[in-house]
Amino acid sequence: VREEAISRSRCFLNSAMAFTLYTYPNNYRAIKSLIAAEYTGLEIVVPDEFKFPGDVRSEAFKAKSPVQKVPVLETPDGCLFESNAILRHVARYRPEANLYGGPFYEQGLVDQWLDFSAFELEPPRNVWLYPILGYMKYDKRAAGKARNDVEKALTVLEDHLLLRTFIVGERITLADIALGSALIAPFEKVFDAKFREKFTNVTRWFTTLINQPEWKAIVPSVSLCEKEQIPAFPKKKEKQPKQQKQKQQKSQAKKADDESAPPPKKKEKNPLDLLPKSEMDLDTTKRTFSNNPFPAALKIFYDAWDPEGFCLYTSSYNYNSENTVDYQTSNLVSGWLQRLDSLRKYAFGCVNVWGVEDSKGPFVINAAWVFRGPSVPFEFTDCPDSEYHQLASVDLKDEAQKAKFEALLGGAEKYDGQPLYERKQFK
Ligand SMILES: N[C@@H](CCC(=O)N[C@@H](CS)C(=O)NCC(=O)O)C(=O)O
Repeated sequence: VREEAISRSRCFLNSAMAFTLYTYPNNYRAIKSLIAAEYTGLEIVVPDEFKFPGDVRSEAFKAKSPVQKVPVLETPDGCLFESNAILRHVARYRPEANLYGGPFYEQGLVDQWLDFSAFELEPPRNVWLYPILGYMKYDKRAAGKARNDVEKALTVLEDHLLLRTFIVGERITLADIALGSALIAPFEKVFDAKFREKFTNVTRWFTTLINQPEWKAIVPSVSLCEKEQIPAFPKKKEKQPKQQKQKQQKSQAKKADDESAPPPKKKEKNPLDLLPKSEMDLDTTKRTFSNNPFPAALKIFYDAWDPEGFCLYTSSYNYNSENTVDYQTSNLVSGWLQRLDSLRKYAFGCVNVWGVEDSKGPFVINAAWVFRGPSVPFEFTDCPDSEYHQLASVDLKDEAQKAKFEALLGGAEKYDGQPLYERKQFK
């Protein structure tokens, strides 16, 4: 019936009506519409010459989509953004193909599963996969939570598919297409055999989908994952930071202790809490410092400065050339500072992002730090992000070092010819 419907409705198509879908290859948000188009017989062209992300930022593309994200569907009547709007549009173009479900209630169910895919499955799917695909920096805690959330969503699907072949009704609908497309990359990259054992119904349903000719036309082969992929990490320094090594030795010692089952030891005090009291009260200094503009803030700092109880450092990010998107660079810094939470008691500082807003950068991240104690606190080096920042101690008697420290602490509006994009105080 569907075949007939399509060939009937194809009579209305002519080549002038071909739609254009702007995307990059293998974007699941575009793949779902291309698969749907196979069912509805809608001709969609994906232009090879469109380059992501470069062309997305062009004025010409902005005229197609103010959001400046892909996919965007260009129709003879105008453009559409938001991948599910595009998907629904493709389905509505040939309602006879029944991709939106048959009865009225079924249509509600299709919408329900489209939203489930967009809001329950895809966000954690992306946080898990993007660091593997190199689109996002890896964050252990976020990745762990994402994996749990994906499993939760899959459990819902697993139960739902126990006695069903497809998500809604007796045939493929947009619900299968959206969920199945979002799951192609996870099935290829992270859902290994052991993982799939927990989700046999989902795996059976997914395998049915990818073997349909309409799916094969767009995604000719999908190889189920053999070994879960993990993100590639930026090269680490050969030498481990001294304090990290100490921590490792401590934890190894602890393990040995655990194995011989000694009585549990009392939690050791942080050595920084045992230092002689400093004239410079960290809380008061950081509060008054951050409530005042430069140069008054700098004077507040120097009036309070205690070289016996504190030390000064500057830091610069090792991978600035990768900072090609302003807000992503800003997110990188925010994530780092959040994860430095335990350092707040022992430090304050100022982190700068330099570069022209909306440009491709590269954006430069550097910072000035005031640390409690004679050297970099354990709380700083213990944070995995800190490994990507090169530290240099600051000697205030050295004029060049002093000038750089003051500039990064908030004194400069330009650095190496680059304007200030953002400055975040760590307090
Ligand atoms: N809600 C949107 C999300 C679109 C989206 O995030 N697209 C990404 C690529 S998959 C993008 O174009 N990003 C470009 C950017 O963030 O600059 C949809 O479903 O279409």
